Amino acid sequence: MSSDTICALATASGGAIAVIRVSGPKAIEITNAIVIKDISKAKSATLHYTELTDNVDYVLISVFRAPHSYTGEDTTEISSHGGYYITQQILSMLQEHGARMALPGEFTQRSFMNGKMDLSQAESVADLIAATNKATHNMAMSQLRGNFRKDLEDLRQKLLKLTSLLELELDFSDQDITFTDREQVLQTAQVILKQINQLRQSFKVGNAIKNGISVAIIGAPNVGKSKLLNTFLHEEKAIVSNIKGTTRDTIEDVVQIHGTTFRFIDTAGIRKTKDQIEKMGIERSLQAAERADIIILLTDKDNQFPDVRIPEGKPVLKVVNKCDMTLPSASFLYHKMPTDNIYHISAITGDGMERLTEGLVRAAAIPEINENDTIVTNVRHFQALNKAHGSLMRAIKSIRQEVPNDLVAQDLRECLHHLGEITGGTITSDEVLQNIFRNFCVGK
Ligand SMILES: Nc1nc2c(ncn2[C@@H]2O[C@H](COP(=O)(O)OP(=O)(O)OP(=O)(O)O)[C@@H](O)[C@H]2O)c(=O)[nH]1
Ligand SMILES: [Mg+2]
Repeated sequence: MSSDTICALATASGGAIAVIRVSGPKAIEITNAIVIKDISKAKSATLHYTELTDNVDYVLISVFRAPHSYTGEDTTEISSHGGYYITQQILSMLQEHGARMALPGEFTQRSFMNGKMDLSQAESVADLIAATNKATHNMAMSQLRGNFRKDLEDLRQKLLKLTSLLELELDFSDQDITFTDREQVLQTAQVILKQINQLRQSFKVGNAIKNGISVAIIGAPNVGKSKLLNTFLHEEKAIVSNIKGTTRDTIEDVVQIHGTTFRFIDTAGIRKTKDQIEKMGIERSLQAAERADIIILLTDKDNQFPDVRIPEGKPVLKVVNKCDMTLPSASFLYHKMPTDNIYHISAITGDGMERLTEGLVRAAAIPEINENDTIVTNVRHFQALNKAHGSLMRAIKSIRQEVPNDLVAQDLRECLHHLGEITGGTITSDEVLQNIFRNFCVGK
């Protein structure tokens, strides 16, 4: 349990109502000191209407007693009218009576320290607040509910069983007794490996959903790449002009399409040039194509698509722009789903954009996410899973090569350690924890 009491504004400024959170051993005592009504004996989960001692506002106070609160400590939440002056006044009164301002994520960090949630759940709180669509919300909710934690616990149990089997044998090794059937050990290890791999693979989807599917728009100068970006974003974000080589740098922004976040990247037109700056821009275009999840190859003439190297397996949509110059609005080319993967559009009139958007959603191939699916979305978790995977692979190799049990057990323990980093069980350094919570907002 923490020894000090922290306070912070938990709501965004500018709202009609503000909520200030106070947590710690003296939370109730300090809150009591700044209001007129005596709430020192208030029961847990009760609400109290009162006035601040300095008459600045009428407030509503929720009291939660340890361990029945978010942080697991005594907590109060003071709801006042929104407004800079009122909230600053309350915070300074709380500090006068012994509270200190909370660090980013400190309430959630305390919740973790007091065993209210594991680290993966604590991190999902930040994701839940940042969620902008149903898919990101479902992923965060699933993690908060503890689905990921359950999967990890299941893995842990299996690994522990395996390790103890090997260690048991070790204890009796001088008596020439073998308990474990190597084949069975290998099988169990492979089941665990499969589960870890599934989690690792889910990160691809998880990351794409969380950070948006990146779509690079690539083409020769003047074909309308910047105009297409603007059309996708419904905003005149990039400069459009009939001068070749207008766009020099990559320009990007996100937009929600059918509940999925797409990140569109407008790039410099690709052509042979002596202009140094333009050359650097073109280099960036090629890098964008390399990194993007999906590539749109744009042209304004039939079948003259730019010649860029496309990494294997990356979805490519070929798009012919400026069709308003050649096709009537009613043309079937705008309205049917292309079989040859060539889309006809006019970025100016918007004709054909609907089909193109459908094509993008299809190329993104985002599976429907349910609240119970475990999808890894956090880079830290992904890295820990990769390390666990590495250790387990070493263990499997050793089992195959009939390496002594104690070495195999060592790799398995390492695997357990890395899985424990996700839930926080094996994180011992304060610095690591602080780094994780530093990304949170104050008051969370
Ligand atoms: N008629 C017609 N003109 C278009 C369309 N899309 C873009 N244009 C025009 O084509 C010219 C070039 O458009 P941009 O979007 O600047 O082209 P870009 O591909 O970004 O060009 P760079 O940045 O130089 O590589 C502008 O004059 C646009 O108005 C379209 O669908 N139809
Ligand atoms: Mg441009």
